[in-house]
Amino acid sequence: MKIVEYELRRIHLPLVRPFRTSFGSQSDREVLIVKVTTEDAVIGWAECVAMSSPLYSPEYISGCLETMREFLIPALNRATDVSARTVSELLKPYLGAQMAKAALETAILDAELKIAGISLATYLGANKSKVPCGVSVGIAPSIEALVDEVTSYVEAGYKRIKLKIEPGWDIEPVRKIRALFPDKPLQVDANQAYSRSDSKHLKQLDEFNLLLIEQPLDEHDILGHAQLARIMTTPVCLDESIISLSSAQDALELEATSVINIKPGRVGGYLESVKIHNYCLERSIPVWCGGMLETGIGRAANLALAALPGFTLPGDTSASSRFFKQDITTPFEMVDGYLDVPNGVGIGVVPDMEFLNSITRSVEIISNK
Ligand code: OSB
Ligand code: MG
Repeated sequence: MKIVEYELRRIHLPLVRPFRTSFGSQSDREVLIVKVTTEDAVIGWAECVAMSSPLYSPEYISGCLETMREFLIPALNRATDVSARTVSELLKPYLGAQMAKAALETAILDAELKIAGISLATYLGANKSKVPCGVSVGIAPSIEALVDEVTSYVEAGYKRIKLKIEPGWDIEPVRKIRALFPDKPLQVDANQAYSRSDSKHLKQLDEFNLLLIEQPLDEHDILGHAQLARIMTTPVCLDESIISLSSAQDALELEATSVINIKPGRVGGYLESVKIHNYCLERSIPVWCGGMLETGIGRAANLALAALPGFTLPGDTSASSRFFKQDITTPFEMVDGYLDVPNGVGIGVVPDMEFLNSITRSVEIISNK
């Protein structure tokens, strides 16, 4: 396949409510949308999940734009034939940049699957037509505000609640939510906010019957996570530390994690995600699909992945309305706590161009003619 044009579009969407984590607070979401056009004028779409600043991951939107423009797209343009299966190999000389690489691979895959006439879910190996939804709840201004927010999600039907925690916002909010919802699947996410010396403190979370604690320590501190996992009964789940199949294999072997959050952007794409899924499925390691406040473009593709058999825990695959008043695609609406897996060709959704254009901040076209 030949790609004749890459379009890199920066958009800006307000969030329905501020989202605060241990690394910062945001009230809007800037997103980099990638569009590819093939020689036969077939279009592929993808979303790059990097955020505006390098707070969650070293990648950020302006950096991704630069990396794509200066290195990744020229490397793809030098190849005579490009297919999604060859993208990661072609881009391998350029280190890191998983989120940028994932977006390019996914846009190419979307176009390819449209030509082949199959859905991403079918292509990846999905065995479900709908997936249970979890929701990630930010650090709130007060326990009362947290109770109100969590109650609204429980009433909306979310099957699993994830509370963001940080030092000073952990044991008490979790105790309160657990007391109010004694049977609700509940987990916490620290986004690296603790250090090894906090292990006794974190162990207090064991009394709340949590599904897991996500990324309590620094992304590079695999040994620290292994030590913490030995003293806590709550399963440790790595997010930021897992950037590839091999990093997942290492962390599992070292017993630094016993559950894996698979975020396609963080690991370099959906094809690498399937490899991690397959490896974990063979070993009965549960996995779940993470989220990055995606628009409908990224959300659609995440739902396809979350429909694979090894995704046995609800993911951060929430309805569009969790983050946005208006989505750039037909919104994903939750029914009885589930979202339908798109079954159209490719990722199964396309943006509403009028709305997309209205929220576009910049567009860059890189052609290959
Ligand atoms: O750590 O899972 C995370 C959002 C941005 C960056 C990191 C994370 C998150 C979330 C939100 O928790 C997940 C979602 O999109 O619902
Ligand atoms: Mg996380």
